[in-house]
Amino acid sequence: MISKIQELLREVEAFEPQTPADLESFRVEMLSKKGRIPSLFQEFKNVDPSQRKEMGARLNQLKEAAARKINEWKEAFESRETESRPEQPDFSMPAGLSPLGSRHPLSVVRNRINSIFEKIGFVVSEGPEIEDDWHNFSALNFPEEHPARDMQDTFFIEKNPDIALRTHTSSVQVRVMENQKPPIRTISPGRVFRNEAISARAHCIFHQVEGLYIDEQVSFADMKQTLLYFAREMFGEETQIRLRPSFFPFTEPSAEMDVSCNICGGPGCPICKYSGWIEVMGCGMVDPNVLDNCGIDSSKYSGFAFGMGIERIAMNIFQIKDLRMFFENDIRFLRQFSSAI
Ligand code: 2U9
Repeated sequence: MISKIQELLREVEAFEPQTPADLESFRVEMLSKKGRIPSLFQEFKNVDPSQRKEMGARLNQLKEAAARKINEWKEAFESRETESRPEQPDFSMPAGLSPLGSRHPLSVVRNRINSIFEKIGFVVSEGPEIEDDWHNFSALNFPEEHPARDMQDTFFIEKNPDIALRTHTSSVQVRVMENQKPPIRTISPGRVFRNEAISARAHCIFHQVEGLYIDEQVSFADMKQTLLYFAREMFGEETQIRLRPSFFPFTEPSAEMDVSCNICGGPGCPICKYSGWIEVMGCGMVDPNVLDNCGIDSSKYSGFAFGMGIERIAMNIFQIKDLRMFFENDIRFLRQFSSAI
C-alpha cells in the first residue's frame, strides 16, 4: 500500500492540466467517491494495526496534496479567464452626449437669404448642375460669340451639342419660366462652376442665390424696394443701398447694388476700402428677349432679376479673408460657426 500511495503522490505532483476540463477529470479520477484516493481509504481498513498510524498520516498527506493541486490550478484558470475576457459593457451607465456637428457658414448664409425672400412670397427652386447650352446661355440672351461660352470660362462636358457645368443658377429660372405661368416669384440657390484660377478672392466652384419676379407691370421701383427690404433684413435696419449702372446679357437695364458698410457705417474703413460701400449683388429688369425665349409674353409681362455670390456675402458677414477656407472643411474653421443660425 505504501508504494501505491507514493506512486499516486508522484502523479499528483507531476500533474499539469492544459484545460479546465483536464483538471475536472483529474479531480473525478482522484477524489470522487469511487476515485483512486477514496479507494485507498477503503483498503486502509485492512491495514495491520501496527502500521495504521503511519499509513493514515501518509494517506491524509496524499489527499491534501491532491486537493491543494486542484485548487491551485482552478484559481490559475479563473484568473486567466478574467484577464483574457474583454471588459463587458455596463448597460446601466447613463448615455454620453453625441458630439454635434455645426452648419457650414455657406449654408447659414444661404438659409438666411432664402428665408428673407420666402417671407415675401418667393419660392425656392432647384435644378441640374449639368446643363445644356440653351438653359445656361442661349435662352438668357448670350450672343453666340460671348466670352462666357468660351472653354476658358466654362467647364464643358461635351461639345456639339454643348453640355457644361452651369455657370449660374439662372438656368434653373429659365426652367421655371418654361414650366410655369406668371406671377412667378422664385429664388434659386446652388453651386455653380467657372473655369477660373483659385485664389483668396476667386474659386472655380462657388455658390449663388439668384432671384426672379415676373408679373404684369413689375417695375424697376419694385425691384429697388424689394432689394432694400432684403438689404435691411440681411445687414441691419440702418443699411442704405445704392444702384450703379451695369450690363448683363439677360437684363436691361442692369445694375450693381452696394450696401452701406456695416463695419464703419459710412465714413470708410479697410473692409469697404475706405469707400463706405460694399458690393453685394447684380440686378436688372429681365430682358424681353429672355421672357419670349421662355414662352412668356413680353408685351404683357415684365420682371426683375438679381443674383449674388454666397461666398462674398459670408466673407463680409463673418469677416473671412480667404475664400478657400469655405472649401477646405478644416474643423477648426467650421467649429467657429457652431452658434450661427
Ligand atoms: C433669368 C433672367 C435673369 C439674374 C441676375 C445678376 C444680375 C448678377 C452675379 C452676381 C455675382 C453672379 O455670383 S455672381 O457672379 N449675378 O449680377 N444675376 S441679374 O438674372 C436673371 C436670372 C434668371 C431667367
